[in-house]
Amino acid sequence: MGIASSSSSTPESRAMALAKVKEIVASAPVVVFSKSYCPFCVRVKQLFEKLGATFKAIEMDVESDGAALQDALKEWTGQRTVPNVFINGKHIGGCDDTMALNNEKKLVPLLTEAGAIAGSTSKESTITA
Ligand SMILES: N[C@@H](CCC(=O)N[C@@H](CS)C(=O)NCC(=O)O)C(=O)O
Repeated sequence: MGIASSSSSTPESRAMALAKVKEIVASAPVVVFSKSYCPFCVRVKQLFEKLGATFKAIEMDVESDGAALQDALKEWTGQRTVPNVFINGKHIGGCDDTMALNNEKKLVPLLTEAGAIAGSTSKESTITA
């Protein structure tokens, strides 16, 4: 006995999940690995919506391989909790990290550089000439 009951992962399946996670991260300027019921995830997604940023959300409680993706994220980033946010392929962290970046006025520049905000500064522009 002694075989873990919660998972039947193999080195191959873990490698596949890690490759999939990296593929997803590379497929969009902003990726939020999320769970649909998670209030921290809702906060992050609402922030991106408020900022007008496009993002891809992967709801890991809905995806059939969500548990494997979460394991792969833990292996890759050291972070097991959701949300797990990436901008331009770079690991940002969770809700607290994303909110902190926003409070430090560093989030919008990152999103703009990533191409996630169309028209970038036009909303706040005061240049008229
Ligand atoms: N301080 C974290 C809180 C995130 C958190 O606690 N998320 C919960 C879900 S609401 C979680 O990931 N729990 C473990 C799990 O769902 O596997 C953040 O800012 O992102």
